[in-house]
Amino acid sequence: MAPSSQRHPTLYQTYGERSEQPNLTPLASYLLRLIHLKRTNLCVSADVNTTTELLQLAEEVGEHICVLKTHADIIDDFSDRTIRGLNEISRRKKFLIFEDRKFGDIGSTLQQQYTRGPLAIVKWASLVNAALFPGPAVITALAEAAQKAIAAHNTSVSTDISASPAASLVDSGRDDESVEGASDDDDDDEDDDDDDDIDSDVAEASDLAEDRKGRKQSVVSVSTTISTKTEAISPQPALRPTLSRDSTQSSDAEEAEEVAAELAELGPPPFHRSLLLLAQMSSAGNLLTPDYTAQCVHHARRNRDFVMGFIAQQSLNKEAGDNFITMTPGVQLTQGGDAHGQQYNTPQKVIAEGGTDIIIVGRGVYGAPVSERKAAALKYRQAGWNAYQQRLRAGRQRR
Ligand code: 6AU
Repeated sequence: MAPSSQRHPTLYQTYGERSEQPNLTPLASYLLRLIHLKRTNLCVSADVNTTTELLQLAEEVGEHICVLKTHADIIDDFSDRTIRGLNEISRRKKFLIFEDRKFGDIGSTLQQQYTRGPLAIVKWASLVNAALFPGPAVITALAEAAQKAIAAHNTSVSTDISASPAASLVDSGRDDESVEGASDDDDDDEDDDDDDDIDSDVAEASDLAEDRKGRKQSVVSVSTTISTKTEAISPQPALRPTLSRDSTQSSDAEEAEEVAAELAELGPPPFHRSLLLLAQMSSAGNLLTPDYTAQCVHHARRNRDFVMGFIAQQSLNKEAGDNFITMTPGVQLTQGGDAHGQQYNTPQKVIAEGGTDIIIVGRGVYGAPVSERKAAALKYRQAGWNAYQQRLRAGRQRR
């Protein structure tokens, strides 16, 4: 079902234009800029079962994606090593991490599911999703927990920055434990041997930044620690680099260099957290009615500082001021389905016709033979981007 252009404020706007509009969370603005600069609207769904497979997949497809989606609870050996590995690759290859937790419980329980336990999702996933069926407290409870985690993170940053070099290496980070559930306290029993598997300098730097206990004090210089965390504390990154480049033009070597420089300038994502509401599902016979979807939009508008957008099959931006990001699962290069109710649409159908923003592809990429996974990601990247460009062209023809 194609959304009507009259009632769709973002349908014919570029990601770059949208990134500069108000009514966006810092993270939404960052993500739109990232998509615009990296020229990819592909999210790979990494539904694999071990840390090694997850990190290998992230490494292989990282350059082609804007978001990597995880299901942490299906990873047999999920641990701090998983988190540090993911963080390192996401910083280096530039993509956001989205934990597909599909929260759906009373507020007090889901605050704990978000911040505690072996997954402690709030610490490492920029994006999570939730169903609205328990009621709007789902949004406010998650937002409150996210806010505490951000405050704890920023407190620890301030502590690190203001401490003397020696103190920041030895004592940093013990002041943030007042924030229940959001501190790194529960890292205490993590196995230091895990660290041996991450060998790049960047990984060492981000390990140190995360590691408030100073276990690796001697490896990275103090200035590296401070600059890493200073970037992360920024609540609203400046709108840089400028978005002058016309994303609809084809790439050449010069442009590739320019893109690399702009991406480097974009820096790491701000330490913020956002929510995607599960507004529509791809599975056959699902019970998410149009009324339920409309409620998701209603409550998203009331919580624009935390709700980045939706998981849905079509764009739900209908009123002036709507600039929600829609991510669409159930995507393959041909229409079809699986044996368990999954239904697939093409990138053309969901991006060009449905007006959505990001395609989520799981088995279409990780189901390919290992040697072909990178090429599969590239294929989906191109299909998603072509569909977006087709939509922009249709918009130009209407003018
Ligand atoms: O491409 P697939 O079918 O291998 O994987 C699709 C991924 C899976 C699902 O858990 C998820 O997308 N998903 C979701 C999400 C992202 O919330 C909603 C939905 O309606 N359908 C769906 O498949 O990881």
